[in-house]
Order: sequence, then structure tokens, then C-alpha cells
Amino acid sequence: MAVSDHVDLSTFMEGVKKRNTGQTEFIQAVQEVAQDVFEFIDDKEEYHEAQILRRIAEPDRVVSFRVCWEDDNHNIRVQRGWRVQNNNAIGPYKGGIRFHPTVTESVLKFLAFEQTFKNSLTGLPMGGAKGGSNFNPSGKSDSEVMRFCQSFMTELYRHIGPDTDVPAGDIGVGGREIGYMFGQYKRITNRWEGVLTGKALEYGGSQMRPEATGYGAVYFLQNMLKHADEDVEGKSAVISGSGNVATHAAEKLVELGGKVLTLSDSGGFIHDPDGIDQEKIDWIKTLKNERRGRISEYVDEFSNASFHEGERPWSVEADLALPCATQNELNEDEAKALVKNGVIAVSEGANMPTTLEGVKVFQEAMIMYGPGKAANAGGVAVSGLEMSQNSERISWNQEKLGDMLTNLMEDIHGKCVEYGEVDGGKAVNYVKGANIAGFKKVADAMLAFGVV
Ligand code: NDP
Ligand code: 2IT
Repeated sequence: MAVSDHVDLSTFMEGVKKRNTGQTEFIQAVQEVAQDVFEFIDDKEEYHEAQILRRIAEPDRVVSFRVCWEDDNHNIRVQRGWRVQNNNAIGPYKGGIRFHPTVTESVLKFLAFEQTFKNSLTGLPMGGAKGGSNFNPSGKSDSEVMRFCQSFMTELYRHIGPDTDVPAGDIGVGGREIGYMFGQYKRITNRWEGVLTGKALEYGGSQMRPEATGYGAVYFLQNMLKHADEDVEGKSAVISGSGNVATHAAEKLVELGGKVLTLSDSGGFIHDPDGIDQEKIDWIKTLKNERRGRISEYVDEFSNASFHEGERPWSVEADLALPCATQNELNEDEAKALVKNGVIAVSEGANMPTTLEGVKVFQEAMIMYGPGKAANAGGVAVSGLEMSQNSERISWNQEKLGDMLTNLMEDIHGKCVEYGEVDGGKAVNYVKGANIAGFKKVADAMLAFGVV
């Protein structure tokens, strides 16, 4: 095929839209990657000819199944479960499981697609996948969550395995849910194997896995700041979310001398002008992980703080912003407000939290913007290390894993710089860097396999 016969970006995207009608999140994720990849492969005939991006944007398979369970009042409940296995060119499928009422096939397809590039960026041998259900764990008893997890795994176990597909946690899936699912997998298969990551330490979990995503997002931020001769110390930060990623990002920022002003949940955000210190973070962790309460309760405990019902924290003035809740939680107007208030860097703990229009605002303002697939890759990277430890039947200590996470995030930052430098090396387009570095490894592996 002659270079001039290449399908152009808009024709490619028309095809994606046509084949995935109504799947807005998936289309958004493909669009964001495709614009950079098209530029990169413009003069690289082999990627065009082999239709590499077209193949990565078509999941290897989407498994959808019924999950039936009984609630505490003996009502029969029916949910839908999925596993989207996007691409296993560079390693077994790997990616989290999300339990949230907003889960749809489109959301899981976008997450599995993103995961493919993210996992590639870690340098570890992991393909991309995501799974989940529209089950809402909020307000459910432990027994209800257990019965749901057991029913979910009773179908999922057929599709996963330590060399096939290794799920982990995500929104609504933490240590409790991983325990119930691992127990059920072991019971059905009669095999103890590293089929899930994010396990507790007693049964094969890894040190640093709970902290890895949030800490990693701050390490990525630190690397971006260092690259621009800046530092976290003394800077204020707005953070969204109050789950695993948000609380650990807050913890690391505070440790490095930053001041955390906000956290949030789906009910609204809290603003604490005194700063959310370690003691307050510990209180939030207990609130969320044990009492399973709402972030609004914070203001009853810490009286200088205010709660802003139904709002997101992006109007609060700060130097740094870390969206750590969910997709599309930071739109164009909110990005403009952050820029107007002088934000210098954004590091995404969540997956695709900023809309395409919001990203454009950050890029035009030339602020440092670390997209989720690079900035939050620390979580899956330590999951990859948990897989290695399980395969070798060993466990590394916290210090070693802490060092490995720090180095992994520095490497990922380095890859983004290598492929994302713009303006003669004066600035870095981290989106471009992450997309191209992530794409290249997967694409080269796919080329080696021929037409499959
Ligand atoms: P958690 O379930 O621990 O916490 C999620 C937080 O986000 C909660 O505060 C939750 O509030 C809030 N949230 C969820 N959905 C919405 C919504 N639709 N609107 C507003 N707030 C919402 O999940 P994690 O901390 O693990 O995940 C947070 C983000 O980080 C996700 O985007 C996830 O994909 C990403 N991520 C997670 C990794 C991990 O290792 N856990 C790794 C890489 C990325 P509420 O309780 O009210 O629902
Ligand atoms: O989005 C993500 O990278 C995760 N939820 C973690 C995936 C994993 O396999 O650890």
C-alpha cells in the first residue's frame, strides 16, 4: 500500500464510532490515543500495513455474564458481569475489576484499552484487560458482598489464570473483595496460584500494593516537577476521591511537605484550609474502609473544614491537582478554573479523569499534565511484581518494593520525556509521550506475530 493510501485519522475514528455505537467512553479513549499514534506512524509503513491500531482498538474478546445472588432479605438479585480482554501481545491479560453502578461495557472497554498502553509503559510483561459489574457495594453487608463476589467468580474463573489473565482491584474492589474472590477461585479449581493481585500479605499479597497507585502518582508528579526544576515541598494540592488512590496520594504528598486541601466522594468535596495531615488521612481511611461512611462526616470531626455538597474540588486555588476518583470528573470549565488559579501540574491517579476538552486546556496553558496511563501505572506495576513473587514463591520486603516502585515511576517518566518532548526539548507533552511509548512496544510484538 502506498503511503498516500493510508486511512486518515478522521476516517479511522468514523469507523471506531460506527462499530461502537453509543460507547462514548471507549470512543473518547481511542480518540486520545489515535491522534498521537497517527502522527507517530505517519512515515512508518509497517504499522499501517499491519493495521496495528485498528487491531488494538478491537478487544480480543468481551465476556459478558449473569451474576445472580441473594441479598440479606432473601431477595434474588441479578447483575451483569464482564471481563474485557483487550490485548495480550506482551504478557497475560492484566487489569482491575470495578464494582460500581456506573459500570457499562463502554466503561470497561475504555479501561481495558487504556490498560494495554499503561501496562506496556511499566516495562513488565502484562497485557491489558478490565472487568467488573454494575453491582453497587455501597450499603451492602459483608455477607452480601461475599455472596456477590462468590457468584461473580463462579463464572469468571473459566476465563482467568496466572498465565492467562490476572485481575486485581479498582473502584469498589479492595482487599475485602479480592479475599472473597480469591477464596472462591481456590475452592472451585483446587489450586493456589497467583490468579489475582492486591491480595492480603497472609495469602500471597505484596508489600506496597495498597499504596502503589497513590504513591506512584505522586512520584510521577515529583519527576515532572524535577524536570522543570520544581519541587513538591511547600506546594498546595487539590485531590478528588477518598478511596485507595486518593488517600495514598494525599499521604505521600504530606510526607513530601505538600499541603492537601481537598478530598471528595460522590456526595461532594471537603475543603480543609488547615491541610489534611496524616492523622486526618488515617481517620478518613478508617471512615472509608471500616465504617464505610461518607466524606461529609469529616466536617463533624474537623470543624475548620467545609463540605460542598454535589460539587467537585477544582474551584479551590492550589499549585497541584490530582484527580483520583473516576473518569470525566474534570471538564473544560474546571480545567480553565485550575489554570486561572495558577495550577502548575496535574497528575492523574484516576483513569481518564479529564475530558478531551479539559486536556486541551492544560496543554494550551503549557502546564505539566501527567495522564493516568503514565501517572497511575504504579499500581499495576506493583501488581506485576506481586505476580513475580507468587511465581517464585518468595516475598520481597517493603524497602525493596518501595525502591522498585520509585525506579519504575522514574523510568515511565523517562519514556514519556523520550517520546513526548516538544518545542525543541523545552517542554514535554506527556500525553503524546505515554501514548507513543506505550503503543510502540505492543505494536512491535504484534508485528512479530504476523496476522493473528
Ligand atoms: P475506591 O473505590 O477505593 O475509591 C473511589 C473513590 O472515587 C471514592 O471516593 C468514590 O466515592 C469516588 N467515586 C467513584 N465513582 C465516582 C463517581 N462516579 N463520581 C464521583 N466520585 C466517584 O477506588 P480507587 O481509589 O481504587 O480508584 C480511583 C480511581 O483510580 C479509578 O479511576 C481507578 O480506575 C483508578 N486506579 C486505581 C488503581 C488501583 O490500584 N486501585 C490503579 C490505577 C488507577 P464513593 O465512595 O462515593 O463512590
Ligand atoms: O487501573 C489500574 O491500573 C488498576 N485498577 C490496577 C490494575 C492491576 O492489575 O493492578
